[in-house]
Parts: sequence; C-alpha cells; structure tokens
Amino acid sequence: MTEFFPDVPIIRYEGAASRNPLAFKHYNPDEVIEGQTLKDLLRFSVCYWHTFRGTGSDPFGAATLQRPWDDGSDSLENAVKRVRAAFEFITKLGAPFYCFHDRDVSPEGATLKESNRLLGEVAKALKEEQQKTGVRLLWGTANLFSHPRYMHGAATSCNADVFAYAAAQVKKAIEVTHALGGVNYVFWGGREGYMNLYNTNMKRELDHLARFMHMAVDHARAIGFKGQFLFEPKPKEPTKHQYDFDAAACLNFLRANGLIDKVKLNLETNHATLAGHTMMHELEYARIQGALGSIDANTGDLLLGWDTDQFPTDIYLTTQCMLVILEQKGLAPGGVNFDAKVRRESFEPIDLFHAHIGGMDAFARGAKIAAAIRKDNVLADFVKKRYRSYDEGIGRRIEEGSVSFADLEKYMLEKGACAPNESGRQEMLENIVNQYL
Ligand code: XLS
Ligand code: NI
Ligand code: NI
Repeated sequence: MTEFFPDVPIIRYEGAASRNPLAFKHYNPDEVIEGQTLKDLLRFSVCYWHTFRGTGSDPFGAATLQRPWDDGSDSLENAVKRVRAAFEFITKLGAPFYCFHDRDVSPEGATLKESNRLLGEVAKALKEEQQKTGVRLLWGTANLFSHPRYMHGAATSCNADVFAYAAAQVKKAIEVTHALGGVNYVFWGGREGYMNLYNTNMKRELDHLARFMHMAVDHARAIGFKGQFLFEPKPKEPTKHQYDFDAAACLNFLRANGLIDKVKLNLETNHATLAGHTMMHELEYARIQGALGSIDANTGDLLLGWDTDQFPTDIYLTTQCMLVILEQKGLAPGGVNFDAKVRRESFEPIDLFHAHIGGMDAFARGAKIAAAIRKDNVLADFVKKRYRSYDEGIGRRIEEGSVSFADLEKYMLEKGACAPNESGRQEMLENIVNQYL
C-alpha cells in the first residue's frame, strides 16, 4: 500500500498539541458532535480533478506539479495507474469518499463509443479499489465544458447535436455513478450561460437546460439510481452570464421548471464569494428551503477576482459553515468535498496531504466551535428574542395570514406609534462568537 507515497504513513489524529504536520490536530473521526461522529457529520471527500488531474498550469505558465505516477499520457494504462495512486492517497488520508467527472478518470476517445468504453474500463479499477479500501463515491458528474464541442454550452448549446452528445455523456456518467454505488450526482453548468444577448435566445436555452435535467433524472430513476441530484451554482466563470449564478438563481430555475423536488444544491465557497455572497448566506438560503444538499469546501482569495479554489483554513469560515450545517443535522447523503487545489508553487506530492489535512482539521474545528456556540444557545436565544413581537398579538396574526392591510391600518391608527426598536447588538454578538474561537 505504500507504492506511490512511500514516505507517508496513515494519517492519524494526535490532538491539538501535536506538531506532526502529517497528523490531524482536530479531526478525530470518532469524536461525537451533536450525536454524530465527525466522520459521519462531515463525510469528507477528495476530488479527483484537482487532486489527481491538476497540473499547476495557469494562463501564464506551464505545469509545475510533480506526480511521479502519472506519465502525462492519455493512455488507459496511465489512467488506471492514477486510480491506484488516488486510492492510496485517499486511504492514507482517511477520507471516506471521493468524487469525479467522467473525463477526470478516463481519457476522451476518438468517438463517443470509445470514450464510453474507456470509462467502463477505468470504472472497473475504481470499483476494485472501492471494494478493497471501503472508500465510497460521494458523487459523479460529467465534464461538459472542456471539449471544444461545448464552446457554446452543452444543454444550452445552440447546436442540437451538442445537446444530444451531452445527454449521451451524462447518461453514461449516471450509469457509472450508479454502478459504483455513488450517493449523489452533480450538475455543474460549466458553459451553460452566455457572453452576449445579440446572439442568444435565453428562453430557449433555459428551456433546454430544464428539459436536459428532467431527462437525466428520468433516466436515473429508470435504471434504479436512488442517489440525490445536485445543482452547483457558480457565477462569472467561464461565461459572463452563468444561468446557475447563485443559490437564488438555481432555486428559481428548479422551481420554475418542476425540478424543485428532484434536485438540491451543491454549494461551493469560492462560488458564493464570486457571486457577492458569504458562504454562510448561500448555505442558509438553501437550508431554509430544504435544498442544502452538499458542499464543495474551498475558499477564494479576496484580493484575486477569480475561482482560486484554495483549501479552507479559516476557522471563522468553517465555523459559520458548520453553524448552518449542524442546524440541519449534517449533509447526508451529501458531504464536504474538497473542490480545492494546491498552489502551483506547492508542487510536491506531500503538499496534497498537508492541504487535505488542513482542510479536514479546519472543518473539524469549525464543527466543535459551532457546536459549543449552539450548546450555549447564544445566537439562537438572541434571534428568538429579536422576533418575539411575531409570537403573539398582531405579529402572530400577520404570520398566520389572518389580517389584511385594512386591519393593519386600523391597528396602527388606534395604536398611534410603533413599539420602540431594540439594538441589533451586532458587535456584541461578533465578540461573543470570537470568544468561542
Ligand atoms: C468548477 C466547479 C466544478 C464542479 C464539478 O468551478 O466547482 O469543479 O464542482 O463540475
Ligand atoms: Ni465545485
Ligand atoms: Ni470553484
């Protein structure tokens, strides 16, 4: 089992006092938080695309990352070898799940038939490793954005053949996800958006996207896939206008198209901030509508305006995420997937371990801090009290829907003036939260 990372032992929990960079300081998988082990609460997942297909190239420079097991070729042999390296990594890390796009794990063939065959071959190796290690598939997805055929989008392409090709690709990806026991399937829009309305029929594109999702869900159900479908919001990249801009845009799309009971959201931190929201906002917005399915855990850089997909290390951020996640008792069948990549300067394989250990520790610590805040009810009590005017009297009648504008006018004419406002105490609450960090 130490073929690819010979210098790395199984990563273990050593506690906060440990100075071992290859040990968890906070992620003790067996520790129980609000009735669940951290392992079950967080359901960590390693993403295949950044961790095993990332090269470190950027628009200004070539690949930098050293991946000795990868010969850089598109051969099936190389793809299978990569699977072995990936499972050694995931197992040593102790992550219970992984995720992939079809084209991360297997190469694109000259024809659809050949691509499907290659994916089927690699899936055999994935299945074998899953059985050997007990690692499970959190979600599968299809890459509908890299190949030039998707230049105008996939389900929203102006070219019906491209729509058909994308459908065939997703059909296969769902089948492979099902065969590997995947518990979710993700739609990320990729190029589903547009650059300029002069050449775009927005109505038709959105209708096509809805049709596409319905067909995907129908096919999945027909073959017996019981996993959860997830839609991942992302603004700006790669198109100027993404149809899946944020949680609000995605939920509106799902609701308007009869998909709201079939598809939940997979929320990513860096996408939230690019959309001008905090991750906590996106999580809460989805949660209150029963649509918080899973998360892509990463972080952006406030000084850089693009999707930098960094590993999350900010305890303040993870605490805020966990406050919302604990409120809905976890994410299962979703999980915490590290859709994150090491910097191109962190080019050694060992950097992959440091990055994931840090992310897992940051979330474990955030979970413990959030649980402590929740145990003392410091925020919940304040919020409850803040809205108490709706618990009785006129407020209660407003919430019940038993008053009209005319009733409210009468009420206010009689009363004359509003009850005095009370301070929002934002600074005090921020100070209280800091006491738990
Ligand atoms: C890209 C997205 C992508 C999805 C899966 O920015 O985050 O990685 O998570 O297609
Ligand atoms: Ni993502
Ligand atoms: Ni991203």
